[in-house]
Amino acid sequence: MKLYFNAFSPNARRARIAATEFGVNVTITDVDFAKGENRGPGYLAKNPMGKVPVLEEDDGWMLWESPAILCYWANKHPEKNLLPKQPREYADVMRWMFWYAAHLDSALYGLAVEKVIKPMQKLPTNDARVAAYTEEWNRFAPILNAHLEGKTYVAADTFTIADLHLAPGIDVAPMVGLDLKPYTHLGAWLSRVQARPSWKR
Ligand SMILES: N[C@@H](CCC(=O)N[C@@H](CS)C(=O)NCC(=O)O)C(=O)O
Repeated sequence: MKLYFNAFSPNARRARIAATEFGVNVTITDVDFAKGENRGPGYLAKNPMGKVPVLEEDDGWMLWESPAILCYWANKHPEKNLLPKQPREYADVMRWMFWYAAHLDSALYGLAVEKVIKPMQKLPTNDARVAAYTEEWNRFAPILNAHLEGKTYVAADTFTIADLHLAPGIDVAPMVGLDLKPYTHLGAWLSRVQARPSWKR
């Protein structure tokens, strides 16, 4: 199976780290944004959004949206215990994955676009957008930090796909000028996830 990937993408890195956690053998296919490879008809047929990651199974079946890829592998590999079956624990994992997608992902992605990607493309940064995304971060990051006090992992008291979903996104925060130092519990959790062999690989 193939994973369409770009090393700059936290969403793609999430799927790649997850592949290691699940012991899934994926062939990494780099998608070069600078060459517009993600906007050509061949790639758009795989993912109409022109985004990475995309998982392509050997029979041609495609899956885009990195959290869906995590859920797919979790269901295919229940022996890895990365998605609890017990309804409340399962719901807790889903709660934090949806929460991140709704409240922090767009802020972090937006800041990366404004503060990293646009300057690379010699386009002007939109200061109003930076202020709005920063406000979102300032509102919601403290909630995750407080939640993590006294906890090892985000949900269900075990390492799950919720940790795999949140960590590669939050890892971007310092790169877009957000200081993690005040968020000590968040920082400690992130370091724990980053210490895993899958992350290092
Ligand atoms: N919600 C999607 C987001 C995917 C996404 O935004 N990927 C970005 C890289 S981080 C991308 O491919 N951007 C290329 C573009 O927008 O042209 C997921 O989790 O897979």
